[in-house]
Amino acid sequence: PSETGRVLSIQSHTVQGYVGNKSAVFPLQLLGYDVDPIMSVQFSNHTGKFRVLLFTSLNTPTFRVIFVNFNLSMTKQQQIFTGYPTFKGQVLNGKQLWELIEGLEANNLLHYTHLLTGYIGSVSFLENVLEVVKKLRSINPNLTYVCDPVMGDEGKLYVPQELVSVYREKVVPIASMLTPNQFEAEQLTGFKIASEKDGREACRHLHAAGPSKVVITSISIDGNLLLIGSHQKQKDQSPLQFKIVIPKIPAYFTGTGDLMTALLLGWSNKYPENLDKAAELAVSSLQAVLSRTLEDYEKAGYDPQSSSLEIRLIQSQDDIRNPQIKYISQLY
Ligand code: ATP
Ligand code: PLP
Ligand code: PXL
Repeated sequence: PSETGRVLSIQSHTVQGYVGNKSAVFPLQLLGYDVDPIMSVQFSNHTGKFRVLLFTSLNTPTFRVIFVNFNLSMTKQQQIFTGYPTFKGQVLNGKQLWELIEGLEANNLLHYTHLLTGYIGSVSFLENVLEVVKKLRSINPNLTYVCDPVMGDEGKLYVPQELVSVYREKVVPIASMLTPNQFEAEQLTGFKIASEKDGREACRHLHAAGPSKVVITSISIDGNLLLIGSHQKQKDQSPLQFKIVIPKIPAYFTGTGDLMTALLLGWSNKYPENLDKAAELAVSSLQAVLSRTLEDYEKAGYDPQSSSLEIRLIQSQDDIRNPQIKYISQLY
């Protein structure tokens, strides 16, 4: 496979660390794509929080990140949340986004094969993204729109409530591929996902609303993460569905959802008829990145209070270019 393309990627930029475009652009470039990033925000660092267990052993409290091995002398434990204490920066508004599109159009530079969007913080910005999709499709009717409908996780919304109905009513119908997590798939379909069967049903609902490819990137079941993929090759046909079981690492990463969607775009375009194969490659790369991240942080004797966890993306470039498939799709 050698098919690539030119991707317009509208996502966050962080000066330091890897979320949004910082997590998506480099991997797509490694896979051979031209990537044109628009920075929806420019922040000093990411705003994510992660869980740490506080152990009290003997009389001295010691902090341990949860991936560090348990020590039997550690008795009491308590969860706290940590991350960067603060962030600073700027937010691009919908009008400013549109100015960039106008500049590109004026120079006849709006020829894209793919549009990729991730975290979007306001209705007005999302409405402008909808206009961007229309504009790009007026130039390339075959444009693939890959949408990660970032709204929240673990039962909590981290975008304004009004965004949910815009995603459901206006974005889903025009997306080519959708990569929600469990919570986001629930928000978009309106029903609870408590089993594999529910996940597959949610995918069918989403196909009926628009996208031919749907990947629910993680459903938490029995201590494992389950990825469910679904490809409806023709309207009114039942979709080809599969799952990948991913052992859950007891740590919280930021930017992995953004990396996952970028990898799914990259590989599904190279294997357009084999979403299962594309997902195997994407998951295998991502898990290699996460293993390296944990290893490196452990080696460095990581202090969760003074720093925040960032994925080891640059150090994992070989695993992105040439992933060894270790996670296999099971077809339903
Ligand atoms: P988004 O909010 O961007 O839609 P998401 O919430 O699904 O996406 P993540 O929870 O970061 O994003 O998961 C994306 C992928 O990252 C999963 O499919 C899984 O492969 C991997 N992943 C993330 N966290 C873990 C973990 N703790 N253990 C194992 N894999 C993980
Ligand atoms: N918290 C906030 C405030 C966010 O903006 C995001 C980003 O989208 C996240 C958490 C984590 O997102 P993800 O699940 O893609 O890692
Ligand atoms: O990974 C999603 C994301 C996107 N953009 C910004 C973030 C995060 C996660 O923390 O902080 C600015």
